[in-house]
Amino acid sequence: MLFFEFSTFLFLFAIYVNAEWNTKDFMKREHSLIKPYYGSGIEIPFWQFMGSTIVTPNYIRLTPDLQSKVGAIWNSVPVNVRNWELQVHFKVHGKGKDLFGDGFVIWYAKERMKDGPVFGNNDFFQGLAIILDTYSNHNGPHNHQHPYISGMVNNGTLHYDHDRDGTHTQLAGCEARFRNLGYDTHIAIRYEKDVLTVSTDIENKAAWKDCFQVKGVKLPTGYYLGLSATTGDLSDNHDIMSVRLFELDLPDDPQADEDRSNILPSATFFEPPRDHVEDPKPSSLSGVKVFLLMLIGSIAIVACVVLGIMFYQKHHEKKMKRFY
Ligand SMILES: *[C@@H]1O[C@H](CO)[C@@H](O)[C@H](O)[C@H]1NC(C)=O
Ligand SMILES: [Ca+2]
Repeated sequence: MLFFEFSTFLFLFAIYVNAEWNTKDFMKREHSLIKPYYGSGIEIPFWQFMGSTIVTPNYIRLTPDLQSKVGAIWNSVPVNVRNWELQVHFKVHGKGKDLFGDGFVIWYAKERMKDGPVFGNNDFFQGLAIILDTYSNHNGPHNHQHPYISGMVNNGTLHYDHDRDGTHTQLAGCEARFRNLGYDTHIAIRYEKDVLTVSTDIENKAAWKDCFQVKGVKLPTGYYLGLSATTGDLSDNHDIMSVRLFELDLPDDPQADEDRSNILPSATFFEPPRDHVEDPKPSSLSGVKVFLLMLIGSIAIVACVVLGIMFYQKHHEKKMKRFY
């Protein structure tokens, strides 16, 4: 207990000394999910859940550690905050030592409560997805290990390709070993003046560590927060302990009054699709084929020439013999 108090103190102290932390930022209760989860009845105020999701006094379990589960929880109030930071306290754990999956996603999306193939939400979604992917679907060599955290911005035209773990559509990402840890794990998504910063606190250091930062991300206001998770052949418990949305106090933001309610989500920077490069190149295979064909061809030509010379010499001999 004393240790817990001390670590809480350290955590608060770490927040206090972090210069980025503005004491004027305040938590929006209607977009947050903190203990105790239940209001007066059995309803969670401002949140709706679906699929395999269960609510316990200490956590919200999106999926249990069982095969083929889909669970989600969605905020019912659209977010009209322009600059924000979302902090999620989560726990992904299960019996699998080497085989586990599939992961969970933190959404800021136009539509809510949609069941679908992208970790329990619809494909061709509109909005932002922060994907905490624990299972590598890609059979070939990967540039990165799993678990992997990546960001995707979609205007409704992009398909999330599970077979490539979404690497073709991701903005950026980082490896993050957040699974089966004996201490608290957190992720922060900060959206400030069109800069998206994702950081993690998964090393029991009570400090945020940068995962990635992308500039030029335009998100509309009025979208919904959600969290969804799936299991397939492989499984994990995907637990959410808390969700906190802070409105950032930025008196110097000149664009704060610009109407963002009707824009499409967009990002000016995309990572080049890396997996295309790693695939076996057909040109190198045909190069080998061309070489073999040329080798066989030149052997055949040499054989023809040798046979021709031998035939000519024999024929010539016969001709010469006739004169005798
Ligand atoms: C939607 O996004 C795609 C991919 O980034 C882009 O090519 C397309 O122009 C966008 N569509 C609109 C209407 O902005
Ligand atoms: Ca995956």
